[in-house]
Formats: sequence, C-alpha cells, structure tokens
Amino acid sequence: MKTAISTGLLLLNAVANAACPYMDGGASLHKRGGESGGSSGLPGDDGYLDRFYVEDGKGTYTTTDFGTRVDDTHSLKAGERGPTLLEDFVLRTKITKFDHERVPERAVHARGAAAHGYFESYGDYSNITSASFLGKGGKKTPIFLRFSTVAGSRGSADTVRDVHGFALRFYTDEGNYDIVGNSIPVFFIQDAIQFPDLIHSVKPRPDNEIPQAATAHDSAWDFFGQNPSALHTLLWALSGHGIPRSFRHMDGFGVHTFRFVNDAGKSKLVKYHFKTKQGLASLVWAEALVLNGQNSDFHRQDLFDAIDSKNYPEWEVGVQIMDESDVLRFGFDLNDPTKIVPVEMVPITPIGKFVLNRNTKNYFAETEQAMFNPGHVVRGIDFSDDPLLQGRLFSYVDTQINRHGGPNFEQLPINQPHNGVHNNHRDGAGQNMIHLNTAPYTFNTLNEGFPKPATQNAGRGHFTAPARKIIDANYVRNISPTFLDYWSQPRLFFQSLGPAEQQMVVNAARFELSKVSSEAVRKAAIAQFNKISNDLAKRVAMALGMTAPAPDSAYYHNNKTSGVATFGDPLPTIKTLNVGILTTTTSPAALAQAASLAKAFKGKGAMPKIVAEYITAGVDMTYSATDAVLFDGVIVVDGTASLFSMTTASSMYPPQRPASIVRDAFLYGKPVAAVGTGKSAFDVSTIACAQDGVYCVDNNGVNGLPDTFEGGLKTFKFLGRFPIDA
Ligand code: HDE
Repeated sequence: MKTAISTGLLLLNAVANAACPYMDGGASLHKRGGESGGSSGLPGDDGYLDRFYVEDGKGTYTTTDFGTRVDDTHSLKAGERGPTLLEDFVLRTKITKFDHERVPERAVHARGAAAHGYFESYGDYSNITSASFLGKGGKKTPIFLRFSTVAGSRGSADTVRDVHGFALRFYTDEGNYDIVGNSIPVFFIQDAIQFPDLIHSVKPRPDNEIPQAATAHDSAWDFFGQNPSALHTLLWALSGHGIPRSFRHMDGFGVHTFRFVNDAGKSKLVKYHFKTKQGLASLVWAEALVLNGQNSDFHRQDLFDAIDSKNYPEWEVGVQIMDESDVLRFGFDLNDPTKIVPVEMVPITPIGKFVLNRNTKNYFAETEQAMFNPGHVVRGIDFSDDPLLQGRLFSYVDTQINRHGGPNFEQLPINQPHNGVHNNHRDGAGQNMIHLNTAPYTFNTLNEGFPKPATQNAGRGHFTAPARKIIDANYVRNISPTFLDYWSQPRLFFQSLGPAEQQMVVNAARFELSKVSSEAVRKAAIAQFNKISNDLAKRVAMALGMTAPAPDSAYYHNNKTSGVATFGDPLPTIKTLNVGILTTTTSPAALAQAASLAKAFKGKGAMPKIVAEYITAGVDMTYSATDAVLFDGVIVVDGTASLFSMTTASSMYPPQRPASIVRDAFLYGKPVAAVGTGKSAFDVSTIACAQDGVYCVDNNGVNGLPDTFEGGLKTFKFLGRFPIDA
C-alpha cells in the first residue's frame, strides 16, 4: 500500500511529468526526482528532499506564483513619470512575498548551521532497545544535525561564549527520532518552569537590548547567583567548552537521562555522548573576541567548507547504560539534569558513529525550517521523569506552531519522516497533503477501517513503555531533596581541569563579572564560587577588588574525573586546519617558498593560505583582510624581513599588520614558525625560537618544517604561554 505522502507525491509527479503549466516549451522548469528521489549516492542520502520541488531557475522566464509570465522589473505606472497603480498585482505580490520572507527566529538557539549525513550502528542492540536504527551492525540511517549558540539572535556572531546546541535528527525507518542536545552535558535549571526566567536573564537588557549573545551582564549573573543549579553548566561554559574552535571540534550530549526499551518491555536508563573524532579543540577568549569581528560566520563557514572539501566530520555515539534501580545509586538523582555521571562510575559504551557528508542546498528550507522536538521518539526509546525534559515535551511543539504559523510544520520537507505518515489529522494552515480518505475518523468502516490503530501483534508493534510506573505520591509543587546539591559537581569539574584551563575559567569569570555593575550581584557570585572552591572564589574576587572570602567548605572534596577538559590531548589529525603562510609580493623567491610549503601542507590535508600585500598568482589573501585569528598556525617565509620593520609603513595594510599576525598567533597559543630572515617577525615581538611551539629553521631546514609544524598544530594550543595566578 502506498503511503499517504507518497500518494500525494505520485499525483504531483504525474502532473510534473505530463505537459502541464509548469512546463515551458519542453524545458524542465521544475526539476524533481521520481519516487526514488535524486540521491547523490552518498551514504545516508536516500534522495528524500529531492522529491520536493527544487528550482534552479535555469532556462526559464519569470512568472507569478500562479504561473503567468511577467516582467517584474518595472512597476505599472500611469505614464512613464506617473504614480504607480494599485492595480499592479506584479508589484504587490512581489513586495508582499518579500515582506513575509522571514519566519520568527527561534526563541533560543536562533543562530545555527546544519548538515546532512548518516548514522551507522556498530551492532545489534536489540537486547537493550527495539529502536530499529540500532538493530543491526552496519545499518545506516539518514541524519540531520543542527549546531547553534543559545543566547544570540539569528544574525549574531558565531564565536561568542555560550553553550552550543547539538540537535540531531535520525530519519529512521520507524519514524523520526530527535535528540535535541547540547555541547555541555548539564543544564542550568532543573525544572522547565524556570526556563523563561533563565532566558530572560541571559538575553539582552530589555531597555536597550545590550549585550548581544553574551552573559557578561548584570541580569545573567543575578540569575546565576540566585539559582545555584546554574553553577555547574556555568563553569563548563566559562571553560574552553564555551568557545569551541569549530562545531566539528566539540562533543555533544543528550543531557537528560533517557530510556532504552527492548521488545520484552525491559528498560535501561541511558545518557548519550557524541564524541568528536576531530578531537576537542577550543579557542582562547582573546581570539574569540577578535574573531567575532573578523569573520562572524567562522563556525558556519568552517562546517560548510569542511564538508564541501569532502573532509566529512564524524562523531562516535556512546551511551552510559544504567539499570532502573540505579536512579539514586550514585549519590545524586539521574533525573537531575545538572549532574553528569562520571565515567569512572559508568563507562561509555560506543554504539555507533555518525558522519556529516552533505551540505544543505537551501539554508531557509532546511536549516531554518528544521523544527526539532525531544518528543520525536521512536519505538525502543522513552523519556525519564526529569522535570526539565518533561516540560520540553510541551515547549517544542508549541514553539514550532508559533514559528510555522500553524500545526503542519511536520509536513515541511526537512521535517517529514521518510517512512510515511498515516492518521486522521486534517486541515490547518499550510496543509500540503491531499487527503483522499473521506472517512477521517477512527473507528470507521467506510475506509475499510484505515488507518487502523497499531497493535502489538501486527508487525513490530508500536511505541510503548510498559515498564514505567507512576509513583504513588501526592501532588506537590516542590523540588526533590535529591536535587539539592549544587556545588559538589562544579567542584569536581573545576578540579578535573589542568592549571591552564582552570585559569581560563577564572579569567572568564573575571571578564564577565567586571562587566556586572551591581556590587550585590558580584558578591552573590563570589559567595557561590566559594561554595565550589575557595581558590576559585579568591582568584576571581581579587580581580574585582573584593575581599577574599574565608573557605565555605560544606561541599569541598578532592575527587576528580576524566574526559571533561578541552585542552591536553593532541588532535588526531591536522586535516582542515588553517595554516597562514606569510610571504611578500616583492620577492619571487619568497613566493616560491610559500608555494612549496603550501603544497606540503595540502598534502597533509591542511588548508594553507598564502598571505601577501596584494592578490596575484599564488597569493590567497592580503594582509589587509587577514588576522591571526583566521589561522591555527602561522609560518613566515624567508626574504620577508621588510614586512616587519617598525619604522616603515605600507599603504597596503593597517600599520604593522604582518607583525601583529605573528605576535597575536603566538599570544593565542598557536604554533608559529619562521624560515631564514622571516625570523625578524619574531625579533620585533621578542619571541624566542627556543620556546615550545616556536620553530626557526634556515633555508636548508625548510623541507623538514611541515613535519615538525604538524606536531605543533596537533598540540593546537601551547598552554605554557598563558600565565597562571601565583
Ligand atoms: Fe531547548 N528550546 N529548551 N534545550 N533547545 C528550543 O525550540 C526549551 C533545553 C535545545 O537546532 C526552542 O525549536 C525549554 C535543554 C537546542 O533547532 C524552545 C527548555 C537542552 C535547541 C526550547 C529547554 C536544549 C533548542 C527554541 C527547558 C539540551 C535548538 C526553538 C525545559 C538538552 C534546536 C525551538 C534547533 C531550542 C525550549 C532546555 C537544547 C523554545 C522550555 C536542557 C539544541 O522550544
């Protein structure tokens, strides 16, 4: 039997394939795949989206939306110099369509970028879940993943400090499954009813809408100080996790505890981890700030370029699997989303991987209209009683109705499940299905009883969670006492970071709190930090001119966990990293050396960019449009000494730009190298060749440089360059 969707498509296909109003002089104006779609052949691409109208406009003449050919470059006027006429439907409809081009941006996570790909199961996990996408080793399921920041509006910069959204959709053969997660494994609040308060505090001030995409202001810190459930997530966001090098270099988490349910109805509690195979890498704050201006699309572009150049990013999917009876076993509540389960208590079991291998073809149709929902679950997956998750199950449907302007958002191509939809939901704004069933109710006889409510006896049955039980209790508007320790896990996190990353947390708190004008808010923040760690509180207080507090030790302990720091492990590969090669157009030899270095780095999969005074053959970027923040490492070639003279200036770039690229790259902790007289770049900034991550070679050593520098790029940040409080 045909699905309702494909029945609709069949009809439309029939129209498109016959001579019809959409065809013009035999030219195919609207391209469309057949039932099988127009798959690119890439793994995970079932061609689903290409079954909808895709229009490239080639070979066509402009028409109205109802198909009449028109000239839409001149409005209809009463005489050549006369007023425009109301009669002009071409003008009116063109402008009206334009006026309605935007839909409301997401209330949170407005700024984002996404890509398609596939999930591949490592094995048959039917012993713990009946989810079909986990039912067989090697089984591939199409996915769509949207990354985002939380606080900023749709046009805000990418490299702000924030938690990052990690919204993953599986188009499984038994329906869509969305894991609407984040890049940080915990959340600020424990009850959904607090979400509007959290977001109101974090968003810009109501009176002047300042600051954009930042928590460095009074109301956010007021919230953090008064709501200590926020502290754990706050510390993660103040560390490298808040400012990732790219979307590809961050992990994702499901955050809540979920349930796997198997065919026998037995359930397990699970927490999702998505481990980047690119390695974790973070910016430092000073460079993130500059990057906001240099390229506010830095993360979006990085993702697009990587996929475009076939460097498909991958993540390993793992789960911490726990028994139902473990819910209070670890000293905290598994329904509390402000807690991690340390990997020492429950290791992560890898169950698959996913790969992003296709960019979107149309940002609006795909990324902007993607409407995720933690309530999109499939057979074999179930929720937990986490009160944050419970509230989200309401919020996302509600917000999508608002954004789409009606209840049919799941009919948008990017939101459709690939396995068909059959029910008696009808009508509503933007209805795209042409329902043929004239008995749209259950139970009916006139449509032979279809669509029938699923039964557990037919096929693989239906979504259910038989093992879940209601606790016999009174109605309460209260919080469980098992949720009330807000300080032990932030301390665990802080203690588990290396000294350099701890300093970054301290510095980030100093930066943010120095922008808070209320003394009471600053004091409350220090008091909360002091419950986590006296060391942290004292160091932040010192920079704010506040008295160092005496230890508040009720929650102090000496435990550590692993896998929570962003610095320390070398990257597995330098593929796609940006290497700036500074040269000069005044010297053919310098250009030639830059070209040969670029070739060597390209051979290693890196993305070298040759920088010189102006664009010419063999030059990719000019000094005027380049900055250290755009590179993961910088190399200066021989014969460039004149670029670094402090006494002469060039009209081709801002004063001392070549020198500042090298100096800033060094100060941001990046590997830097100089060949021959290129070393003058180091001399003007008193950078010593003997330091870690600084490489000086003469012309004879240039051939070996790419290999040495590769090690520097893998180290990524030379932490010894960042001073630590005495
Ligand atoms: Fe969201 N969240 N959220 N959130 N969230 C939205 O839904 C909400 C929470 C997350 O790329 C909104 O479609 C409530 C936790 C991501 O399109 C909205 C609560 C986590 C995205 C909403 C939370 C998230 C959203 C805005 C507290 C991590 C972007 C637009 C109960 C586990 C998805 C939209 C995308 C988006 C509500 C808490 C992640 C308003 C009420 C916890 C990644 O519905």
